[in-house]
Amino acid sequence: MKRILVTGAGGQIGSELVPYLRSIYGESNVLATDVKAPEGDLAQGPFDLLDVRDGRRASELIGAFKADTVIHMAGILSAKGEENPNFAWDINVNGTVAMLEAAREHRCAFFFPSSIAAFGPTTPRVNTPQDTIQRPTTVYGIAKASMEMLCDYYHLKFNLDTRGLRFPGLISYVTPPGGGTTDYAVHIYYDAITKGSYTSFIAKGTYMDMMYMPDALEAIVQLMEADPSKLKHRNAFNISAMSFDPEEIAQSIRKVIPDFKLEYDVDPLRQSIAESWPDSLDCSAAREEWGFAPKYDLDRMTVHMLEKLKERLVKA
Ligand code: AKB
Repeated sequence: MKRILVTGAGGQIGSELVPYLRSIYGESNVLATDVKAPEGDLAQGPFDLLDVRDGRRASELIGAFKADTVIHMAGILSAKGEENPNFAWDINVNGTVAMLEAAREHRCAFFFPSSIAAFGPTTPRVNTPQDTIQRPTTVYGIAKASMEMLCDYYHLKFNLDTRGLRFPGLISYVTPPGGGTTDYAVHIYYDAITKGSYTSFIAKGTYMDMMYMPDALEAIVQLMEADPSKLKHRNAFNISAMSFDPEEIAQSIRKVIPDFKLEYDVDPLRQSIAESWPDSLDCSAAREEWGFAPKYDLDRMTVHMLEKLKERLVKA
């Protein structure tokens, strides 16, 4: 049975990943860590405070827990990163280096969450290949591209079992994201339920890759369980389940809430970030090397999101 330490456990992915991992590997085998004290499900099992830049503490926690796997989710998202690039670099690069070193010391497998942000405006935009020009232009994306390469370096140089995914925008009804460019595709569902309308900060016609959280959680476990002899790539695999613009997600919502209205008040920062990212990724390497197969398309996700959010928001 794996013994897993998760960083950033209180974040958008971490807060769902920890209960998911505990349901597979057992509650006592998953140590959640975060800079903030735990809330909700996280408080149910093992938890420790950890600032990911503190490599010594990370190493102590890994050693004491006898972890064999580190899933490093802590990080600052794209739009927030542009507001304070030095801080974003510190957390996203120095924090990852500290966690990689701690993993190396204890010979842990290491998961790194990269992003569509690791690509840039000179990347082929449509059906973006697995291996291609990257040249990102946000501090978040530069950190992601650099850490993809550093994780590969730790594998080649130190034979550390590093693996990673390039996440698209992730949509979930549990913990809202904070400071990302793809966040509009989550907010739109909340406002559809509470107001019947949404004002998008991303312009009509702007396509980005997206995926529903249950598919993202499954992809992490599938990749970490994959037979290493089948992996030609490691850091990081393109994954996506859908690509849409604000009009298409609004159309999907209208199939459930016919009067839903979409308006625009475009945010120049987040729009320029979105325009520097691909429209749609080629995920064939993930499919071929470890069987990536997401279950949710846009309409299926919309029905599930709206049903779950309604239960939560209308009760509240
Ligand atoms: C963001 O928008 O910053 C993230 C991402 C695509 O990495 N959701």
